[in-house]
Amino acid sequence: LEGKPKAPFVPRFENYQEVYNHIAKLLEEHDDYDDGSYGPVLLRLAWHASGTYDKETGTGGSNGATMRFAPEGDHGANAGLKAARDFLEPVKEAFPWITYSDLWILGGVAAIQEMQGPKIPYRAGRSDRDLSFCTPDGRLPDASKDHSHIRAIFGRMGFDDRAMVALSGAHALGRCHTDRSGYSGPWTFSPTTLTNDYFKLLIEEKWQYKKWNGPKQFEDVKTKTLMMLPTDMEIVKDKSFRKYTELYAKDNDAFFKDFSNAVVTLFELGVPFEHPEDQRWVFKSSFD
Ligand code: DDH
Repeated sequence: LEGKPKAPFVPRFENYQEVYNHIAKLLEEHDDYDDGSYGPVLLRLAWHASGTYDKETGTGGSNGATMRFAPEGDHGANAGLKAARDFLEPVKEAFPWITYSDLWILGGVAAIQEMQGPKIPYRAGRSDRDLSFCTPDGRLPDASKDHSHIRAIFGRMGFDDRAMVALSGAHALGRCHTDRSGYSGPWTFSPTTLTNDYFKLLIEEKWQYKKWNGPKQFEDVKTKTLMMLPTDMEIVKDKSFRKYTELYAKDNDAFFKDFSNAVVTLFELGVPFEHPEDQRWVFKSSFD
């Protein structure tokens, strides 16, 4: 005789909080990477998984985790993100019930919160899809381009000017790597803590072309240690973008609020959730 059939395991908030805690612990343990944290590259993975979304066709977005496969993983914009995917692999092994697509986004949420950013409310429900769902190359922004490119790329995802500027504030974090994008250096002096310094520096510092053999980028005149991409400079040059850059430079709370809202939207693009919008989960950070 058979026993009672085992009820299928349906993970709940507590289970995802455990995954969050595991990621937070690994972030703390592996402080020998880059500027002392995998946080920035984890955020970039979540963003590049999401930022392929096209509102017209409903294709792309974080549902699917199709960057696991060669066509998308090999797109130039995704160079170096293997470091983030490999970082999360032991987490997937420890919690095999979570999908890669939910895990990568949870990695981005944990990265932001653990780097002292705002809370990023989260919904689970992404499923992993096969390589036929890989998006074509060219959906992510090209740093050498101008405001019309930024508006075309982020407009395709459904964002307005204000959200575009708020999202750009992620460049308070991390750095450029010559062996990944060809660009070099960090945007701020505290690349593992989320602040509005990116906006402050854009407004307050003087920027000049960096003289080097690499692609066109900017350096701060004063210390020559910080960088801006051509697309970063657009958010002070373009009048409508500049309004928000000035706002966020003055008001970190306004930045955090708009950044959180825009990131929640970004991370959910194209995902057919069963879980209602008004019941997102807010994870406890390691320092709460
Ligand atoms: Fe970015 N980004 N990004 N970015 N990004 C790079 C690094 C990081 C652009 C280009 C680059 C966003 C928007 C844009 C992060 C988050 C976000 C690098 C360097 C380039 C180039 C990569 C390397 O060499 O390793 C461009 C262009 C845009 C644009 O808006 C036009 C957004 C919206 C986000 C986000 O998270 C919401 C983060 C974090 C990094 C640092 C990664 C690291 O390894 O450090």
